[in-house]
Amino acid sequence: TKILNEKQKEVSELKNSVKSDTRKRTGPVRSFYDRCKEASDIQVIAEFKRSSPSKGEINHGIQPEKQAKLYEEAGASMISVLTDEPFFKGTMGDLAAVREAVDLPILNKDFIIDPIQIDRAYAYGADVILLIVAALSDDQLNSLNNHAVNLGLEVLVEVHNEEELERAQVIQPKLIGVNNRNLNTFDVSVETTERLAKKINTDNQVLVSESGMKTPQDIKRAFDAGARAILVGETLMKSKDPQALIQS
Ligand code: IGP
Repeated sequence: TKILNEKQKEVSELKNSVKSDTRKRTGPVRSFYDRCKEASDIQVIAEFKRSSPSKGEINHGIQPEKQAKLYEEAGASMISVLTDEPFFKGTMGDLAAVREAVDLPILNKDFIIDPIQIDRAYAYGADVILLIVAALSDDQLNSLNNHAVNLGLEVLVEVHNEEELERAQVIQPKLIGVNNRNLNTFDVSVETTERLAKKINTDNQVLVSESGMKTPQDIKRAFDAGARAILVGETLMKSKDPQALIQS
């Protein structure tokens, strides 16, 4: 699709410029999986999201370090930083700013199709990367997952339907994300989490319910379905009081 074509270009440019980016990681990888296993309540992944193809501008001018601090004080367990530029107006600079501002685990949210993007995420201080099953072949999914795990990073594997879930389970991810948003129609429903959760052994795998969370009722539905974490972008980016939702 369009997004993956743009990503391919970005990866080619990255490979040509790699020698000029000498950024080195300082500090260890933080485990999000362990946090979820130790907690009894649902963990919130708060997303820094300036803009999206479905909603347009969400909160474009906002500073990543300020928003990250706000999320941390509100009780978020991890911060997701959208670093895709063409479609979501994010940058790796946003991730670097968030890393400077807080000590929480960071998810580098992007369309990863090449190991070079994983090396970059690692160098910038991310702790978790996203792999979207719909965007990858079985071989890519397997080799990108191995690449990340070998660096010590955790991998959130994202699915939207039964067929993708079956493909994801081949690599037995510790973190499995169910995206409630259909990326073709942009429809969102927590029902997707409820349906797919029945096919996931949530004792071993941490189920993350992604997208479209607006109210405490939405969160409760995800929790009752077996989700141990939720990923919230738009609602928290627009909220003046993120704590109200995170603590609910
Ligand atoms: C957040 P929302 O509806 O709370 O803003 O959604 C997150 O789930 C969404 O940004 C997302 C996403 C993705 C973005 C889920 N999977 C893959 C880009 C790529």
